[in-house]
Amino acid sequence: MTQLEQIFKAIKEVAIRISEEIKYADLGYTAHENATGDTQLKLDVLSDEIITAKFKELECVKALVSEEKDDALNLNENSKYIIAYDPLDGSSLVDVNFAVGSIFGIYENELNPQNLVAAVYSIYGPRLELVINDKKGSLPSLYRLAKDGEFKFVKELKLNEKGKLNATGATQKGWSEKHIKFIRELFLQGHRLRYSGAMVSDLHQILLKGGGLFSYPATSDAPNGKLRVLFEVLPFAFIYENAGGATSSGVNDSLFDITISKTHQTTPCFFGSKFEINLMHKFYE
Ligand code: P6P
Repeated sequence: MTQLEQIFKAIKEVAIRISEEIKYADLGYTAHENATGDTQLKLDVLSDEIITAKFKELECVKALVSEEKDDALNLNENSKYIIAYDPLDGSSLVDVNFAVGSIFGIYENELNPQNLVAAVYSIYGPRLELVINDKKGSLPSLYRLAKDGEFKFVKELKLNEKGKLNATGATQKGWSEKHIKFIRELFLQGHRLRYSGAMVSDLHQILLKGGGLFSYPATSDAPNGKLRVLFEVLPFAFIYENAGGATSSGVNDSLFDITISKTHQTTPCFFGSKFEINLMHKFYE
């Protein structure tokens, strides 16, 4: 088993464990905030502990960077892979029984966008599913947990040139005029609103339904957006671009053009089919 395969196997094991914990966990809040100011749910901390314990067993893991950890956790200084992850994205929606998920970016030696070599996310919904993208340029693969407790390959995922779904993030009263016009144009072209407030679910739906747009733009109250570059944005950018889609911060040609200056850095972000991203550039120029 290659080192990457060991990491994927570990992610499968923690996904099964977290999906079980979600069903019966205490949904209370801790008295702590994470590095980006979100008050931590006990479930956030539990999910992070489950993932940390599992990756500590792997010698190939150099360090862990988590949405729920202020600083990197250094494990094996001579190893190759740094894993940046959001242990439970959308956790504040577990109390209304929405689908939520875990997001993993696997970086080689350094936490730079160009060093992202694989991306995985799990989605805890009516079914437990994983999307694994193990190489730049290859299509992401969908896996589903079967009755025998094993993940079974379902299909490869590809985005159409143009889609039908429009997931519109951020508080609308903070949207810029150009963003208001852009989003309105998509609805005038017949796109349908699909937004749950959990990026894993919203991006998974667009990916599986053939395309569209997910946006979490710069707003007057959050000029740098809300979503975290290393462990939310870049893993999905990797998956979307490999699925034949495109991404942008609104000013660059790809989210991989971002320069990393701090671990919990956020960015405005657009993920989608090529038609929608090209249209965004027209309105944002
Ligand atoms: P808003 C969940 O808290 C999250 O980090 C993402 O999963 C989601 O896309 C976003 O925040 C939702 O933010 O401001 O629309 O509630």
